[in-house]
Amino acid sequence: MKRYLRPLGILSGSAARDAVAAGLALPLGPLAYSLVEVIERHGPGDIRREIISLARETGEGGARRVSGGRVRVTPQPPLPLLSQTMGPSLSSFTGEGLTVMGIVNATPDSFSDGGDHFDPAAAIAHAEAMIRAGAKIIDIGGESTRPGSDPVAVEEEIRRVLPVIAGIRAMADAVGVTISVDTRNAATMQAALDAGASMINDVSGLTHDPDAAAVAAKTTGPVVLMHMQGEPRTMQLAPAYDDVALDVYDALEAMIAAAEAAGIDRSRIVADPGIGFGKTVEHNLALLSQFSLFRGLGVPLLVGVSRKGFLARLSAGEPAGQRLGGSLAAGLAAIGQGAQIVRVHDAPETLQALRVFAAIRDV
Ligand code: 9MG
Repeated sequence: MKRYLRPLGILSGSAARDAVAAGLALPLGPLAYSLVEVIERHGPGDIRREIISLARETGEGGARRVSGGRVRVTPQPPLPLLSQTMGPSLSSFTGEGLTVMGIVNATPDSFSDGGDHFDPAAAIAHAEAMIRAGAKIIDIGGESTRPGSDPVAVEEEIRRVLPVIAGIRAMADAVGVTISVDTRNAATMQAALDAGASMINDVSGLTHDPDAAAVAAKTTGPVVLMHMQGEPRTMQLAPAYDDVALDVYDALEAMIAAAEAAGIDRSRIVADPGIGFGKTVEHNLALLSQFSLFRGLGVPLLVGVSRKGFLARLSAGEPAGQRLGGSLAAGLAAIGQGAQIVRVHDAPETLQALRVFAAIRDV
């Protein structure tokens, strides 16, 4: 039997502070939770759930019952890790660790921007605009991982990303922005790190290339481990889970353990449930609506929903460039449950949304 905890009854601002002070809730980063769903998985299809009120259980301490022997309390994710490894700039614009990662697809075939940034000059200009808008991480990729896409030769991937890294490095260094390389390939990671990247975003969670973990272990920056079921070319054909949230949780937990065993300190690891990667619309909704579960992993959480196809399927079938509303709604839903980094195409609009959201949340 395996036990999971899902924080519920999430509070914010003064309500969160007062409820924690009164012993009615437990902290969850800048938020607090007053209920917890205790989930016990006894076997395939045998999942038992109980919701515990921390208020009722406390007095003589629901918090203690939850944190004491019986179930492990959802730990506070070590947010300061980002500032330790990447400088104080990443403590971010809101002061609560909300960070925007701006996407640069140096590819001819990306689903989301149709190759607009394949030309290095266009990619660099786009990255610079996102930095000016306040993005604290720029994520540069040279291989499309959209559903149905074929892998790209590593040499070609390197050829695509290096000029963009070189082109934004001076500006990024000057303003304390982190350059991330979006790749599954060890050689691309190494080339990008040599060129000035200091963060790795691997959609395969370091499982695609047997040399990737060793490359990541030699660095000091953050490493994003994302969950994907299958491979980009086939992952959307028939995704299947016993319970998607628990299965993704287990897979991320195993990836974190493998990364640590390979020498990557836990304080450098960021986890991401991989919205849209081997998931149906229903799977994506389940992951987003249960996002607080992933706080139990004890590492910062990244969410990527920007312009993804499921948004259009929930709306009116809009093309990728017309999915900003859905992207903001889905991103904020995850942030409201404890995500700290949001990977986006539309950095200025997302920053505006996050600033307003955080200001209301923190009153
Ligand atoms: C490269 N890439 C595309 N979508 C992504 C997502 O949701 N998360 C991460 N980490 N990378 C992604």
